[in-house]
Amino acid sequence: MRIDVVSIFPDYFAPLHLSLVGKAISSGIVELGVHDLRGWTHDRHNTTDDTPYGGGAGMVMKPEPWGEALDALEELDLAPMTIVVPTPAGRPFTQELAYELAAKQRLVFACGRYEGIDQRVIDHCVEHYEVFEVSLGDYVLNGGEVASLAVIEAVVRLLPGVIGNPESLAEESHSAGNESLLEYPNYTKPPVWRGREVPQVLLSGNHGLVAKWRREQAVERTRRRRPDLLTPDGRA
Ligand code: 6GU
Repeated sequence: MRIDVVSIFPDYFAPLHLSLVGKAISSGIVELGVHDLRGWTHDRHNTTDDTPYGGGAGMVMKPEPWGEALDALEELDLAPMTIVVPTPAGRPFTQELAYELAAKQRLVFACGRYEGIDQRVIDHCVEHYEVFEVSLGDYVLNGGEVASLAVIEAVVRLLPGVIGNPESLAEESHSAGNESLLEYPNYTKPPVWRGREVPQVLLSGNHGLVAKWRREQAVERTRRRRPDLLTPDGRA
């Protein structure tokens, strides 16, 4: 998969070279291009924002640098571009959407700052590319950079060859085969730590009992923390 990121803070993306995503890059599963939007400005101050028409607080990102950036990325002529625009006004980013994005050949993350990007850039993108405006949740970040990092990590770990044991993908919270339950609690050695014992059933060697206990734990945890994931009668 090819991933391009456009931002006025390209340094935000240095951590992508760490850990699992870093390995996906060094092994060639992911090809990453990080681009400074200011490279597509032409004035002395490399201006990327301006005051909003109609008034109001904050600044809006100007359309011209974005237009040139997208044109330049398209001219790399790699694969059809799927544009991801992180914004608190977007559709909720979910595991299902992560799987959908993981099937694309080329993702381009357009990171807005301030009050966002001039709407005409989005309209232009919708006309020329596939576009996903996504939100991480109901809170406000200062820009799309941290949100892009989250989306990239969620997507890249789904690519074939990135995770050693693909079975672990199917078991985790929010994965489709999991009836949308939160994951059960996990334990490892030692069997007693600071006086706290590992639940006896996990030491029993009875796989049926273990599976039953884990499901009960997952349902109870989901009922307490995320009742919205359960059907109205509270059943999984
Ligand atoms: Cl995707 N962007 C910004 N700026 N804030 C957010 C967000 C995205 N998701 C939640 N808050």
